Amino acid sequence: MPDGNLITTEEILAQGNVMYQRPDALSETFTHYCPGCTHGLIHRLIAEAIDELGIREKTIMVAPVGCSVLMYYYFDVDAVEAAHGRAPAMATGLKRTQPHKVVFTYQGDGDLASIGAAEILHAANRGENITVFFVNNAVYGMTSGQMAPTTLPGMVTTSTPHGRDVEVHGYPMRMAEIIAGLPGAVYVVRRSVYDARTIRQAKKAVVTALKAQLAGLGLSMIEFLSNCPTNWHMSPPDSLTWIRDNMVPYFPLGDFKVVDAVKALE
Ligand SMILES: Cc1ncc(C[n+]2csc(CCOP(=O)(O)OP(=O)(O)O)c2C)c(N)n1
Repeated sequence: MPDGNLITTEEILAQGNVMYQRPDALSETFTHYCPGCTHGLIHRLIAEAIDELGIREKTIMVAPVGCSVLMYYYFDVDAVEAAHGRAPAMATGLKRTQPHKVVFTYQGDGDLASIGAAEILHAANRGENITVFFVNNAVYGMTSGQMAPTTLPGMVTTSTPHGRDVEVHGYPMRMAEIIAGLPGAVYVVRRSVYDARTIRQAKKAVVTALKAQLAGLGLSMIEFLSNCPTNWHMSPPDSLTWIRDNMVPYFPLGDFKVVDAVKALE
């Protein structure tokens, strides 16, 4: 304020011209994420969708191990913490015992595609009626940027100082394509959050994925191509451009499976 006085949230709301505010499904707190990390942005998209669908009181989140391990502090929904990679197994138990709840997992690429590869494959194959938000930043972020299953060929990480060599380390795994091939998955798409257009598309997909669960159709999963400015050693803007120019060519954005019953919800 020009006179140095602070204005409270209540005063802004009283003015009635609010353009932007925190979704109810997010807590009023700071996050520990690095500057420019898109975990916070993806949290917001999920929270907005929860608000819009009016499901905050019946949502249970399964938090992963990884940079988003503390996400239960950032959401104002019920939450449990899974062991590394085991979120889909935990979500299975929660949803089967409380089918009226909305259950989602939130997992990094180390969590979902490496240590938890078995859990996500079997949950999708069984057609568990849960929603999976898969954040692919191509590295193990929390533990200082080691190679993940999704690290790109030639990409330098702390465990591949000369770049990922596919002859030695294998190829990056395209998880959305793999999961889409399983019969119990009903909605599997890949989105990103590197500019306004992709963020809008990602938000729309989050709503559809949760609607698929509300309709009882089976497993829905969104893979988000995400960034890690800290471990990629880039500025936040450069890391977003890097997603577009380097990740998207290997991990194409798009819809890999949308069954007819989900199309009817879009
Ligand atoms: C059973 C087990 N193995 C290994 C670890 C160490 N660990 C913690 S986070 C992590 C990688 C997380 O990477 P990712 O899932 O890609 O998420 P990000 O941190 O990049 O968001 C690992 C290997 C652990 N906590 N538990």
